[in-house]
Amino acid sequence: MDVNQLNAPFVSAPAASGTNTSDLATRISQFLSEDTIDQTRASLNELKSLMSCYQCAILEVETKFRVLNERFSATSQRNPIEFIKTRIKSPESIREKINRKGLPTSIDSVTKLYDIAGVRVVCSFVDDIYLLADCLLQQDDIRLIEKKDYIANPKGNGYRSLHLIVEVPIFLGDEKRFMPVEVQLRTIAMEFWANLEHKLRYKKNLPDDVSRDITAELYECAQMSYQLDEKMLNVRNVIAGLN
Ligand code: 0O2
Repeated sequence: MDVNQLNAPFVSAPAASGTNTSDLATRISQFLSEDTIDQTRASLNELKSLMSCYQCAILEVETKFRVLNERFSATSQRNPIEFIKTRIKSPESIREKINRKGLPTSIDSVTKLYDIAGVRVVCSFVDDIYLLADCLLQQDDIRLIEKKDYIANPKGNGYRSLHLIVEVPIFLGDEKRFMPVEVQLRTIAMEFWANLEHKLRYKKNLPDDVSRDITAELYECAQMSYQLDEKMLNVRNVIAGLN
């Protein structure tokens, strides 16, 4: 179904100002017809059900990480995870991405995006990131779709994180369904940097020279953050060696 159908009568409203009252009346009666209402209700239910599936997938992946953290804590007195954040992509962000990819505005297009469900795992140390990613990917119900290592290969602006797109099964009564989830793993320092950079990205209308300076400054901060990550890892290894 075309998501535009949901608001088509309202989208057409400005054009209606040039049309006569009987056209408008016809449109309103079409909009209020049983068929349209049923169709709209069915589409909304379909969308709601799909979003609930993404939410279930988030719960599955989040639980897997919490279980891993618990096991590391019990067996090696180590808590690799500082905290976990989850999110369902906002409708605005979904619409922007569908448009950017040149896809039609439909529920089918939503299912072609792999980052509707997102789980962010913030770790204490860089090696915890790879440890947790390996542990997740070894699980036999997890399918790896894509891996992007922005730690080994940072983005030009300095962004670092390990991104995984995985598919996880969810069980819906009589049906088993694989749902995609985007997992981002990063350290506290990487999270700190990314949050600030994300905020600044939405500050529009900055003069060019200010924008250039901020970009350069942020890049430098990203390098410093990574040096801090490396130093902290060294300190932890020295302490571990003393035990
Ligand atoms: P949100 O609000 O998290 O959903 P595309 O998504 O099409 O742009 P791709 O290849 O899917 O491209 O994206 P990629 O590179 O794997 O990154 C997707 C997500 O990673 C982004 O989601 C951000 O959360 C994060 N990310 C990637 N690059 C940067 C960056 O330079 N700075 C910051 N702060 N975050 C970044 P969304 O969709 O942008 O936003």
